[in-house]
Amino acid sequence: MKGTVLALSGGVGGARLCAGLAAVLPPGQLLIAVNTADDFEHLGLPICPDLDTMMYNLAGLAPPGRGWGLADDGSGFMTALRRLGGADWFELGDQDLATHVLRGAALATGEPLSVVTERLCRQLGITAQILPMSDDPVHTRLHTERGTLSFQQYFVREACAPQVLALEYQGAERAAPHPTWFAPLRDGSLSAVVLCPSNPLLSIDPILALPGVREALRQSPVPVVAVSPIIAGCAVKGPAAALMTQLGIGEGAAAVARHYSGLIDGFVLDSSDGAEADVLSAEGGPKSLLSEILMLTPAIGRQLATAVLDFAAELAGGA
Ligand code: FO1
Repeated sequence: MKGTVLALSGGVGGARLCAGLAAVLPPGQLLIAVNTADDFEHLGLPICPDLDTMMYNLAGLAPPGRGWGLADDGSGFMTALRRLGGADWFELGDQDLATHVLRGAALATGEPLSVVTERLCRQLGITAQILPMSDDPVHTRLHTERGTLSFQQYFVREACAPQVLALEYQGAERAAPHPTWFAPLRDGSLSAVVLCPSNPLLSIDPILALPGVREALRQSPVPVVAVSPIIAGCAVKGPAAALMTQLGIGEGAAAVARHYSGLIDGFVLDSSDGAEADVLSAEGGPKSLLSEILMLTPAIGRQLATAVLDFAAELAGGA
C-alpha cells in the first residue's frame, strides 16, 4: 500500500498492531494518534499510559505478557516507596520511571506533550510518528455506582469492579486534535485509516470525541478499517466487553462495528467470529474480514497488519 497510514489507538492491543504496521510499512509511512484521556498525575509525575505502551512496543521494549511497562524492569522504587508509606496501588518500574521524570521536566518548561513524545521516540529509535491525540488535556471520568472515578482509579485501583453508569471525556470538546495527524485525515492525503483493536469506549471514543474527528472519518475518501478488540464475546484484555454491556452498547464483535456505524468501511474480526461477520453482512453493515487477531507474538502482529492493509487496498479499489 502506497502513502501514509493513520492508526487511532489506545494501549496494548493497538500498540501490538501498530508495531506490526510499523514493521511492514516503509519507514515514515505510519502516523499514530494515541488516546491520552487515561493520562493522570501520580506522585507529581505525568503518566501517559497509552503513549508509554505504544513507545515501548514500537521500540521492542515491552514485556511479552503484561500489557504495560518495560520488560525486565526493576522494583526498587516501589520497595522504597512502600517503606516510606507512599501510595503503591499504581506500579512504576525503575526504568519506566525515567520516562515519566523526563516527560515531567519537559512539560514543566512549557514544552507540548507532542514535542516531548517525539524526542522520547527518537531516543528509542522509533521511526513511526507517535502523536498524542491532542496536546490539550482530556480526562475520562467514569460515573459509577461508587461515585465518579478517574480512569486509573477505576482501572487499576478498583480493578474495573464498580458498575459503570456513564462515561465522560472531560475537556474533549475544547481539545484540538493534533494537526500532524488531523490535517492529513481532513485533506484526504492518507492511504488508509485504521481504528486499532483498542477499547472502543475508553480508548477510541475519546479520540472520536475531539472536535471534527467523527466528521473527518465520515467524509474520508480513503478506507477506514476497524479491528475488533472482542473475540468470541470477550475482551482480549481489560473491561471492554463488560463496559459495553453495562452501557447498553451490546455484546460481541458485531456490536463494536455497530458502535462505529457510519465511520468505517471495513471491519476485521477474529477467525472464530464468522457468525458475527454473517450477522453484520445480513444487516448491511461494513464489509468484514476474518483474520487471527489475538497478537500473542510480534509475527502475528505483522501478519494482522498485512491483512488489514490488503483489506484496505481492496476496499479502496472498490473490490
Ligand atoms: N496497569 C495496571 O493494571 N497496574 C499498574 O500498576 C499499572 C502501572 C502503569 C505504569 C505506567 C504505565 O504507562 C502504565 C501502567 N499501567 C498499569 C497500565 C495502564 O494503567 C492501563 O493499561 C492503560 O491506561 C489502559 O489503556
